[in-house]
Amino acid sequence: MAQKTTLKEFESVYPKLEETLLDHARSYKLPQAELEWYKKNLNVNPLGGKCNRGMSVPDSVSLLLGRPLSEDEYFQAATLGWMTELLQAFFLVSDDIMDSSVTRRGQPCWYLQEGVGMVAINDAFLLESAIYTLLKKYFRSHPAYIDMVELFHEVTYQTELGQLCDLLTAPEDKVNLDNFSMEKYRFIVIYKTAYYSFYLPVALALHMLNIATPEHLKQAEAILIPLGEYFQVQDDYLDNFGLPEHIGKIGTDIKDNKCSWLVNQALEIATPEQRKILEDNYGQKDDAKEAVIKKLYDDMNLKQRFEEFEEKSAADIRAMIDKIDESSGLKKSVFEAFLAKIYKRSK
Ligand code: DMA
Ligand code: MG
Ligand code: MG
Ligand code: MG
Repeated sequence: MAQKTTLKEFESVYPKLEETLLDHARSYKLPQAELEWYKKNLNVNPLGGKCNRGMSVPDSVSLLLGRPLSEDEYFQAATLGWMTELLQAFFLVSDDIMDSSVTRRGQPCWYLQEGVGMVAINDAFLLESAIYTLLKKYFRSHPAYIDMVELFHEVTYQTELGQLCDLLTAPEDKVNLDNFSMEKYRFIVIYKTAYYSFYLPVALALHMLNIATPEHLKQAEAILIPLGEYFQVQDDYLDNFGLPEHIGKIGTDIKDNKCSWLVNQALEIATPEQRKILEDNYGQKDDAKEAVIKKLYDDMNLKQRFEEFEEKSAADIRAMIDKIDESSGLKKSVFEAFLAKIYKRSK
């Protein structure tokens, strides 16, 4: 029987990884003040989240093996999990600057914290570099070492393409609702979210076990990408309908002119009058205009539309999971665990 990790157990691995990263910086004689800055970066940005992505690496490895992990296996899997959390921290620190966000995980965004400012850009780069320092230190002699390096590079690139499209579809100065479409939306969410949040942890688990055949990777991708799409629709829904004290962040999608699931749905069903309201109020840094859009979303019953989407999406994904042929070595439970974690999530 597999064994599920706990946040506490997963977090207990981090101090050793942090020490490895600090030692690496010390080996270059990084001056004390900068070493302390780096340490703070490593203590603030990768921590304080749900660690769903990170914990899913040891969980997936245990499910694939069908038994609890030895101490060494757990350490390896959790280390790979922490690398996904470092990647996530790198993306979030930059994303919050680009989205002009205010809070993250219940705290001011890193770039807004006392004395940080645009140093946050370099801090984001350092978080990315930390992945490869850890990968080299702990997986240099693993048969899949280069595959894992390439996987991180590719997934990073995919996420950056998604972020590019997210940002260019949301210019600050000119609102043009014709730029939005569900087709554009799908590209954005698959690339900016699904690959790094869902495909990456499972691909890492497969690589760790040396069973990342092209067939396994393809099958995993076929389910994990739709799962990631569903997850980002939830993120867009929660941006407007979630409680900031629950989701740890204040939504910015309306003011940021984002090609969000909600605005795309609104455009699909809007009357000419409602479209005019969208044109006059969407995508402007103005509280009153944002409130007009929020009211419009309520009037258009987007909450109910989301709930219908959620049910259909979960049912479709369940059907895909059911079709997995377990004799190939993949396990349905790996995917079921992901779906269970996000189905009807409120944060
Ligand atoms: C999430 O986009 C994508 C990345 C790569 C962080 P987002 O801006 O909707 O995320 P959030 O709502 O967490 O700021
Ligand atoms: Mg954001
Ligand atoms: Mg963003
Ligand atoms: Mg969001």
